[in-house]
Amino acid sequence: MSDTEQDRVELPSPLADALARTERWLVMTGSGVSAESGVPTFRDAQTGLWAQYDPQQLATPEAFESDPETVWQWYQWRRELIRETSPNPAHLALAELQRLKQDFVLVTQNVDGLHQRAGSTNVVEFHGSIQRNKCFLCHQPGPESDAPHPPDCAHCGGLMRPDVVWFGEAIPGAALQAAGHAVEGCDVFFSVGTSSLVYPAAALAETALARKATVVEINPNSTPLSSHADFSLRGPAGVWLPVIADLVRGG
Ligand code: BV8
Ligand code: ZN
Repeated sequence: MSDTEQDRVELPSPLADALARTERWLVMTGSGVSAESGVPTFRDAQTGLWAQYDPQQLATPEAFESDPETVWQWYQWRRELIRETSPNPAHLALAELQRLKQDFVLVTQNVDGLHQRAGSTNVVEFHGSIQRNKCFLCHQPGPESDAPHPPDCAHCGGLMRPDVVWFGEAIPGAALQAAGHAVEGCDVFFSVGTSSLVYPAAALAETALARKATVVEINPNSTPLSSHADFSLRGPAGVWLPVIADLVRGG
């Protein structure tokens, strides 16, 4: 991201005032925040081998039950791709904002672990993490593995799967509770890099709007949230979030 891009954007002054004045922030991110790291977004056309699969079909327990090899290999391909990426200025700005604000909660729909690699802590992993494995049957955690086939569970002999939340699966209770608590108390709610299509994650913005928190969307494209948000900042997260971090730092 070149400086000129950052120089070209300017926060609306009412938003700049609100961001400087408030201390209780909730930021919800989607795969768009990792786009500038080179991680394809969830609904982007999948490249190469996976072009013929629909991620929404692959990220389901049914897909794993009927074809564990293909689903496992899809995640191995994504793990390899994520290993070769690094956090981008959007991730780094969020890690800094967590240090600058008194009550800052980061909820992510992403499973790539890039927020943690950028220095964010206590990240609420709403959809789990691709970095961990668990047993499909007994849910016991299992070791990382670069095996081309899903390893067997040491406890019950079931198959290992990535510790992510698939479509039709419940959000982990602790994550749901942490996000629910944070959205009830936030002054500012950011929706960054998400198409706002997946529930119940997308419901967090609706709760923030109902509570009259200041709702800010950062996305190069419009989404179902755009017309309802108080501020819709068109453009990449890697441009807007460093501008916001500069403002809060007093730069
Ligand atoms: C559940 C992990 C019930 C796996 C994922 C109402 C209520 C509850 C559920 C539902 C409901 N209606 C429908 C449902 C079912 C379903 C759902 O929401 N379906 C949708 C598609 C209609 N929800 C579920 O199944 C959820 N579970 O509800 O269970 C239940 C309850 C109790 C007991 C049992 C069951 C579970 C959903 C979780 C699915 N797992 N991921 C994996 O990753 O493999 S979801 C997947 O979508 C990813 O996590 C991703 O993060 C998430 C959201 O997608 P986005 O992140 O928004 O990505 P997308 O590509 O769509 O958009 C990218 C955006 O970035 C774009 O807008 C683009 O413009 C922008 N962008 C691009 N570049 C940039 C950028 N932005 C900023 N900067 C840039 N540079
Ligand atoms: Zn098991």
